[in-house]
Amino acid sequence: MKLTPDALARAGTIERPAYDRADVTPGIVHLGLGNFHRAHQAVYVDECLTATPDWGIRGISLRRPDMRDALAPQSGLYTLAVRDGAGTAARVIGSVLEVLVAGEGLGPVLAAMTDPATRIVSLTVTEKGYCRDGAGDLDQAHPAVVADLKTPESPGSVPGLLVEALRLRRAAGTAPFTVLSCDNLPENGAALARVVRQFAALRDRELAEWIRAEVAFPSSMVDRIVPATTEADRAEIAALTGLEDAWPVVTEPFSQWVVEDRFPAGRPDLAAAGVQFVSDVAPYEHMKLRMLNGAHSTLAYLGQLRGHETVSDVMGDAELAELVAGVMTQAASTLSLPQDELSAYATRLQDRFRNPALHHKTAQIAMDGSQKLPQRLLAPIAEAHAAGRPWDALATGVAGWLRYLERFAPEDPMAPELRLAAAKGPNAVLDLRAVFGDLSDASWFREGVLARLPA
Ligand code: CS2
Repeated sequence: MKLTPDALARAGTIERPAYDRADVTPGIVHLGLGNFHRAHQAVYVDECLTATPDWGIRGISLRRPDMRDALAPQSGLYTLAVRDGAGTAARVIGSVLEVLVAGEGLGPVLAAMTDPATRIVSLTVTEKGYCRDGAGDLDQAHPAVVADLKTPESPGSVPGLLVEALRLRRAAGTAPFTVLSCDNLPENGAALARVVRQFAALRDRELAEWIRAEVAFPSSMVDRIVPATTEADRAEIAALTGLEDAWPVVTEPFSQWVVEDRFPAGRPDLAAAGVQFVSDVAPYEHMKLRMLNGAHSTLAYLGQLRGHETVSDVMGDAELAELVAGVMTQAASTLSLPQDELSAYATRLQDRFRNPALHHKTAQIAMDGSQKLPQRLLAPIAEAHAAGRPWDALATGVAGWLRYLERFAPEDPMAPELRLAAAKGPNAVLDLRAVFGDLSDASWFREGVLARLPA
């Protein structure tokens, strides 16, 4: 039987929304409705809907229609399968009310974003969605930005879309929404505010001023490991629940969301669902990006080179498991949180990476290296070096990427440049200032990385 509201009502014991979905109205628009959002923010929101049903989610897929096509026949319902060595626990999530596809027409998307009921626009659009240059400014040469500046009322880029929605709200006298970044970038709220304000200033100075004065961009640290869904997952979950879900999502038991509490237009009571509200998210973002994601990228490249398909396979390779621990220790040495807290965090991370049931593919993490390495490995290398602390494990991750680029065709927005450079050799890749910034000129860095190139 296919997963639908009727089928769920007749199904056995599967855990499901505790609220009546008929009472739920939209309050959040989410840009980039992928698996990560569905296993993370949408689950926290699901837990708030009993107390406050006016925070349902309208999801936007920027380009591809496949998520909408999967979820529309299910009225937005989907199965969350939480897996570890002990087994799989399935639960049906009801917080996503509908999915719109921006690439098929902006009318409904802008209508949702300008609806006064929409008080939060959250995002998981990945690093490349921010259209930043190497210095963190709006990349004015980015093709999507160039196109949006020509036709700003039909935007295709994320900054362009946010600015157009905010412009329309201002013109209609509607208060702005809060913009909540949930991507893996340090100070992600400030990073997004910067490109949005810069884009707005290129359109209209007054609009840019209004955005600066009125729109909040809280930062948030998001953490949950969410592999891509496979056919085997679909079959296992259908067997477990008795309901065929076109696109279930598989994840680990662990979940963390640390959010800066700046929501002038209001927010659901996410603290009751386990979200940590703090005044400064930066220390948590740095911890997570450098220790978890830095180790992830390292193990992805070295793992790919050794033919390890999944993260848990890499953790079964003693030499690489030791390298992963070393990356965490060296990353921790650059962080401001108490070292005992950080070493407990590292132990827990290594347990998560060993989860045998998750099948998290190294190839998935290896994507978009040019967008990920700066905050995950390069920033901690620069800081560790400046402080006279060891950074060789971190450099091994960078060296792994260089070797990976020689042997694999990368999925990366910079793929053409990377392929050209890699064909000339690792030094040519290290010359790419868009990735390495000033480190391109640092001989200590170049020598340190080249000395660690894997065979
Ligand atoms: C991973 C992340 O694919 C990647 O780059 O490092 O998606 C990672 O699984 C999440 O950030 C965990 O919270």
